[in-house]
Amino acid sequence: MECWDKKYECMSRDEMTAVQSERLVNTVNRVYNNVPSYQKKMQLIGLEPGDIKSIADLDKLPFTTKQDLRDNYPYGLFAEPMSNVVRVHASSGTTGKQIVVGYTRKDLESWADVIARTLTCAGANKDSFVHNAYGYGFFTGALGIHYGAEKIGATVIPISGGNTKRQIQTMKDFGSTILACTPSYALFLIEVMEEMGIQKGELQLKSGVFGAEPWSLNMRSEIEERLGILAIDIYGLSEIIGPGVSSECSCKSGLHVFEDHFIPEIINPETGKVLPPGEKGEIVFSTVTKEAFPVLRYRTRDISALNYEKCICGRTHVRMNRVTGRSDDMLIIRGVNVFPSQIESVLLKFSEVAPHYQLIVDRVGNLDSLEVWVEMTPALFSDEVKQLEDIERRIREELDFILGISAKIKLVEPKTIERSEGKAKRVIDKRNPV
Ligand code: DLL
Repeated sequence: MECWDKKYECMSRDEMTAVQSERLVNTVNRVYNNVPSYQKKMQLIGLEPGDIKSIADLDKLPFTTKQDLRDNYPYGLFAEPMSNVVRVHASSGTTGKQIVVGYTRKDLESWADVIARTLTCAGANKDSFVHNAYGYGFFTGALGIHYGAEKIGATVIPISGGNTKRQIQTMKDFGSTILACTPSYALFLIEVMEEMGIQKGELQLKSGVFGAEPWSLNMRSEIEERLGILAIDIYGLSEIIGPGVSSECSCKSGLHVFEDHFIPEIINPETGKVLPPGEKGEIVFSTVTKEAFPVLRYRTRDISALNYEKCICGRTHVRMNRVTGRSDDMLIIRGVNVFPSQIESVLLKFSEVAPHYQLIVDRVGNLDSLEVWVEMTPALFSDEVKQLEDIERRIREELDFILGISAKIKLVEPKTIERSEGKAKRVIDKRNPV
């Protein structure tokens, strides 16, 4: 299977450790000398840059959190003067201020490089047409994919999100071969395409790179079947670089972390202790090549696990599990931990409902309540009440079995749940209004 950069993507573990160690030592020195906040945090625990000699010393470093980014808004954690920064991106936090990240020219080159690796994982080459329906702007999705696609010499179709009918017509007329968007938007595109009476065979699509939000394996099968493509999961976050932190290959068995740039660790989110390979916990990244905005031991809040076995694709980069939720978007309903993605997996087992849903969490008296709103398919919508009640009951029982809590199921008319062009808003939590 093709790799974009065989030297780094197929390196032996010993070689990788050497590369990472050298780069980590450099990064620690740079942040200590250039970023007062890192220097202060290290001094507070009596750590000198010289104490970090290799990646074996990584866990001596303090963590960086989203709060650190907010406290240093907007440019306080930049390690280069602004005259060397050629781009900023920003990500809207769920609470408080947005966070701002920056890139030097070299950072943009490394970013294009990791995206080139990602797109190559999806089978892209210079003959591909990359239909880039991630949103252009502050969001890292579109511009990240854009320059990586150009780097491999593919033709970029910079359509951005929205105007869904025009997306379909453009895919058809321009011969798009690779679709890049959020998985929820892919589902919406499929729906509109079917409404327009366009068959998947009329498009040239071969694969898609979907990410920026959690999605289930059932959702993947749905996209793959209805578009007739290979759908791969791509992961990243603005704080680390944007998309291009890790990507599945066509084996679809974990996402290869581009670890010559970003060193992953898994920690217990409660104790902060590093967990051994295979164990599930919060994934933490240290960037070791970034110039403008390096981060050391950044706590992502995303739940994953690491697998160091060699992949059959030939890449040796460690694989992380698909991210099924964040430790902080985890809902606690009547004391039970619930991930929205678990509910999604249950809903997608039922062919009578469409993959569009919303979770309404509320508190009635002292008791938490969970309502699952899910759209009926047009076929079910025209059925009898008895039939609808039967489906509601079956979904409720299945959710009770999987989650261990009871939920109220509300079947809503087709097309009533708001469609997203970016990340879907799945949860409305009325208990803690932000
Ligand atoms: O979402 C970067 C990105 C753009 C990734 C396009 C992939 C494709 P942020 O807006 O900063 O950056 O959001 C980052 O989104 O911490 C995860 O919780 C979630 N996320 C990103 N990719 C995935 C994925 C971009 N493949 C946050 N699966 C991360 C699950 C994902 N969650």
